[in-house]
Amino acid sequence: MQDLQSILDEALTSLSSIDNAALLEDAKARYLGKAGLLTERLKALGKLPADQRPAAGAEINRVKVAVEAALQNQRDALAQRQLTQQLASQSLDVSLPGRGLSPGGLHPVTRTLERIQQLFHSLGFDVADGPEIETDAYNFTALNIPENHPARAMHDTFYLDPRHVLRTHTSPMQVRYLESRKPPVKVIVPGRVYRCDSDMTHTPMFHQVEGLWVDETVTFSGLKGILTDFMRRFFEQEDLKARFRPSFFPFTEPSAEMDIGCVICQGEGCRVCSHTGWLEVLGAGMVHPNVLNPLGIDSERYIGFAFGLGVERLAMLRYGVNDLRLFFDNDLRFTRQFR
Ligand code: 2U9
Repeated sequence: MQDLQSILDEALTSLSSIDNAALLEDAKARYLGKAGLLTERLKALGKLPADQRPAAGAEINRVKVAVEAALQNQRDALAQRQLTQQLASQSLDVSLPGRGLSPGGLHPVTRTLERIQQLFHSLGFDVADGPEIETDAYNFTALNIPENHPARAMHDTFYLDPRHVLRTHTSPMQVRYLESRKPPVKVIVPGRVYRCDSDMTHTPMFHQVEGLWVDETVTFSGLKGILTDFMRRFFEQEDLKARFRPSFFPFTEPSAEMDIGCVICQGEGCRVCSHTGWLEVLGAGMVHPNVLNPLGIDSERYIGFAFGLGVERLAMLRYGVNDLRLFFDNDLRFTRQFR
């Protein structure tokens, strides 16, 4: 036990010169580890005569406590030095201006949707909503598209299971709307629709707005008037030309497609209108009795007109966007132009 003081002296000298954490832990092992110098002394206590043990034990403990204190001191000093170095190398200029918050903007499709809704709202149309996952009953059967009808295949439907689909058009919302109230109804239904189709001019998800007016005195010429008025206001062109061509949809009879004078070339002929001077902008028609009667609406008394339009198409025409896919890339260089 005589060499305890020299162990302590040696420990204090060597610890004070250590300047790295790993070496510090090595030194700890040398004195306090399993086979450390002080641990050995403690183990040897049992071999001493009983009357010397208490004093020797106390002395070993004194040295141990002193070594532990020196270790902790050195650890603290190391940490302090590290922090000082870090602070010196990473200076922070708190007087620099912040990054700033640049205002965001609405997506051009959202802006177009809101514009369409606002215009129809001002023409007295209510705005309704509904689920994007539909049953085939609401998406097809209620719209006079029975099972095995070729129109089901034409819709490029995403099936979730044999009875559930991602809605292929916004029409099922109008079916639900008609179910929940009595005519007269005057409503538009904006929303996302899904079709398993993807190329230059089709995306698997796009937006539609459909409209429906059911009352006793609704007429086809009224439909033409409302749709022409809407397009003139949408494109801010009072003298915009419009024409209606016969068409076919299972849910309307008669059906029509509406063209407007090309808003890009003013009818001169350009690539967008395929040099015809006309742009197809929507489909419309008088609601088929096979749609009204199953909903408890007497088609002898009530007449409905309906229309449907693609929102991306109107957005492309209004903003002069020539590639549909730009709407879905979310490239800020594109979307920033609509702030
Ligand atoms: C009910 C009754 C009738 C909705 C209609 C169209 C004509 C139409 C397409 C235009 C381009 C969709 O965006 S598009 O692909 N739509 O042409 N949609 S009539 O008729 C209805 C809807 C619901 C109860």
